Amino acid sequence: MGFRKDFLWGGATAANQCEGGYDKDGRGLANVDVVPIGKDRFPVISGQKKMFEFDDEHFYPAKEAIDMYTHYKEDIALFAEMGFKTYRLSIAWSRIFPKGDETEPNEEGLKFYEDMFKECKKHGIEPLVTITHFDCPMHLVEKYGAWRSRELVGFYENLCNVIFKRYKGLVKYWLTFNEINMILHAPFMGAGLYFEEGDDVEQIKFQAAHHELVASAIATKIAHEVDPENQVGCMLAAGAYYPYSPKPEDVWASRSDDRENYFFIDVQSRGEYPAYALKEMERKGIEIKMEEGDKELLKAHTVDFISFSYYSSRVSTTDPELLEQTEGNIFASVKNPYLEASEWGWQIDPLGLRITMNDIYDRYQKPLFIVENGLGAVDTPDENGYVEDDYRIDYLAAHVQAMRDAVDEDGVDLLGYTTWGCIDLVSAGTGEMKKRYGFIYVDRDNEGNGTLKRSKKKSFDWYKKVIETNGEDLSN
Ligand code: P53
Repeated sequence: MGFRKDFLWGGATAANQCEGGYDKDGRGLANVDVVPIGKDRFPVISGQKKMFEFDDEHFYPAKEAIDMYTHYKEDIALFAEMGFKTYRLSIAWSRIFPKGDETEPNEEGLKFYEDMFKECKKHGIEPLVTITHFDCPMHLVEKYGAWRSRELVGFYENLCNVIFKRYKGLVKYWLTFNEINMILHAPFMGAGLYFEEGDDVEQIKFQAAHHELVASAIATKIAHEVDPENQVGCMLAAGAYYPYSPKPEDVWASRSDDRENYFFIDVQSRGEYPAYALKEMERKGIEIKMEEGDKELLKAHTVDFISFSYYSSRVSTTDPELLEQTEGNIFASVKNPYLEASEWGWQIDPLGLRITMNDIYDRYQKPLFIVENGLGAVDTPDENGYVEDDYRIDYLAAHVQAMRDAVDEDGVDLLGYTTWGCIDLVSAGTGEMKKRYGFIYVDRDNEGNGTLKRSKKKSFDWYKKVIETNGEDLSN
């Protein structure tokens, strides 16, 4: 048994976390560029603090990132050496439409991704493309309030029309919005939403979510029209919620927390707003303004597969004392006393991946694609840049094993697996370089010092062997 023969092994990155070149070849400024590292990061990514321009007091890690913009050939060659079958990357919207609302695209931006996809193909690597990985042109943020405006649907539609036509035959796998549920947790980073005093935050978030959901359905429609070979997926920041105790109230809390995230996928995969969400919105006084035809669009153009990121399971409780100790991370969760945690407090739970896969597969009955998983850790390289990252190998081996159990023992249909940050890149949550996920070490620190030199870690050869044996040999 084991994984399917055509299983898509690979790695994943996002434009803003690795490309750099933020102002090269006509690229416009995006929300993800103006997010600094440091204590202002959380207020900015959550839409509470307005920092729409660069200033001298802050460091902005996305401006140069790991400069994949100029190193991409070298980087893709390294991915190929590991035997990648697929490489998940994202398009920076503002390279193609620098302001977002133009009618004509920027040829240099289009050409850049065309070259990148061709480079992948040259090595037999299938690109898996995220259309938006948290990014939104700043012009759309400032002029329209980003996704709070219905007009964004049209601009996104233009982007989709252009890229599906241009990359026909080069790209077949598409994801519409990275971690679409991030709009609730980090609305500026996730969707360019910034809140003024007196704004009805919940109303704005859910209206913006509706716009993204409609845009996602339109993208799916166009993708299928342009090329019936195209496969379109939704993308969820997943991780099952466990009840802290068997107390029915805790169980109910975990259900509600799960639903808050599944809501998006329920719409994208089943094609309609679920009853529980309609009731919840009614209770909260949220009224979604729909245009004529929205419901039909959502129903007619559901996704082909379900993709998700998985780092950890989560825990729900109604106990006020436990709630008080809950860390204000992007995804708030109570500590699970049965699990170890990473240096950043992310709890490690391989079985949780199998549980999450089963939950999602039971719910949607469509093929799954794990497009992010991995361990963010501090690496200490020797003088040659070599890192003995056994901790990363252990984490990944345990998760691949859990994934294999879901396939072999439970019959889950899994298309592929791309580990997050296959080459070290900037952390989305913290802006650090120090939080590394890669098989490939990049010489750069939190302050932007370093040669940008790439070197292989121990996990590089390990992953190569895993791919070679189609996930049979996970030994270190
Ligand atoms: P970093 C939080 C929780 C779950 C997923 O995250 C998240 C985040 C954001 O921090 O985002 C995804 O870099 C996201 C990637 C991100 C990755 O997880 O904070 O799709 O862009 O880098 C890991 O360690």
